Amino acid sequence: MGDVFEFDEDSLASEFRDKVSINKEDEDLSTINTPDLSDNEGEGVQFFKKHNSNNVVSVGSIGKRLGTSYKVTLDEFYDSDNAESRQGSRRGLSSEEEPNEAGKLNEKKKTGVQKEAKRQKPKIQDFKQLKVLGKGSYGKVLLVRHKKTGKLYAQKQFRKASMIVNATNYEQTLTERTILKKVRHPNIVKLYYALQDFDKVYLILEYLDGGELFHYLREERMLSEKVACYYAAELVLALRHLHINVGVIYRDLKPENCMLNSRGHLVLTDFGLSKVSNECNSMFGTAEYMAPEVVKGECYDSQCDWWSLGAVLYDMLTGTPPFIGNNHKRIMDKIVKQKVRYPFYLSQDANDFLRKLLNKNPRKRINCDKEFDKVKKHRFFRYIDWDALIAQDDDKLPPPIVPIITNPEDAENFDEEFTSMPITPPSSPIGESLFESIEESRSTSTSSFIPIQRTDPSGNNDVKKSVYFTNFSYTDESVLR
Ligand code: ISQ
Repeated sequence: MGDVFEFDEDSLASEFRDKVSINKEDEDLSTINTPDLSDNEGEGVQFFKKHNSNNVVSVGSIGKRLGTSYKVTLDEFYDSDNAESRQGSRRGLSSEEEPNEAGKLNEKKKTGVQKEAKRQKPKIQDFKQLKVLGKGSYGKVLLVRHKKTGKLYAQKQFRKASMIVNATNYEQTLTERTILKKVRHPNIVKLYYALQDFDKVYLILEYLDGGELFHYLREERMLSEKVACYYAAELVLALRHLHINVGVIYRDLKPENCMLNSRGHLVLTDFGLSKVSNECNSMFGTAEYMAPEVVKGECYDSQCDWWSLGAVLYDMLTGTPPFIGNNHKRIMDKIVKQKVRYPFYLSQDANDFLRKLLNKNPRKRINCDKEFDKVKKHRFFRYIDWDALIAQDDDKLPPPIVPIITNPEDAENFDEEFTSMPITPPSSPIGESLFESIEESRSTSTSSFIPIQRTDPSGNNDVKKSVYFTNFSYTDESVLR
């Protein structure tokens, strides 16, 4: 890395106090402009770095940011605990770590507004919808801002109607909520709230403003071994955590589910297809990255995730997954029957590690849970300082791609096809009397959803039918503290 321009946000804030402007919409958030860093280019400065704050400012190459000044959000309402700090630049803590002294100090600084926001039961109307980030068969993912705290989240929403017609969707939503409630790991997306209104259920998730790893991969076509081994190593950590500490098989590993946070760390999202136990049924995900035993519908275990890691790593290193075809059937046939071809340009180390992962026999495939020491010592990972990776020590081991984030609200690392879509407002909250009658039904119901009726909020007398999912709502402890 060339010369680094480092700045401390606190001193920067005082230096540029005269430039402070108030954001009109959220008067409780102040913004300042950092100096135009392109001025420093002539002096040989190629990178910049920010210290000592939780605010979202990208860190990276100045060369790519010529002529841009950076908006720094000074929102003192941001929490300092483990998961929340990942929205900003503070180092992510491992699941075992306690908040440090700085965290405790910030805790004391919480304002009355913040405490008040936390006392109240969250509602979907507490979040302002800003942009569409993506769309799937389940519904949409939106960028939302908590109106009181100014925090940004990704809101994944599912239509109840489609969940009732399609029981699998319903099961997947509950699976995702149940699993994410249990997980605390810097490389796995954090669930803050699970909410519902009349016609939708919502997961309020950590906002990963770097976008999909897939986006960078397709832009570059393929990644160097040094870059790819960093993401493979972070995936090993995330999958091991799921297998060993949570007892979950991820099952749907693919580049689209690997996102980058603002610091460039890989974060796994989308737990709709994950499973808590060993499975013997077939599964419908993206065929390309699926293990042969899953494709065949045989009993499978967490070894299937190590095959998928091999397929994703193969994609990163060569530009395509190991087996491609015009349709699912062809791809699945190849996964089961065809030998993997390893291009000549792969290094001996990459070739060897891929072969260990892409073994069609799950019992002969490397087990990165049990053989972690062997994995860590494999020459493919020679660039990885595992202690620094686990501690997310970016000074010792900087992430290879640092996303460009001019303003996190712009969602500039997401496909314009989505971000330019119009936003449809959430439906109005259910009334108090309706809520009480639901609560009464809830106490007597043995079903996981209760049918409810409501007059059309537009004023006509039609009665709308919907459901209330019992035990769906959830607020993470980190936002209650
Ligand atoms: C977090 N941030 C952006 C997009 C997302 C999509 C799905 C799940 C989590 C996300």
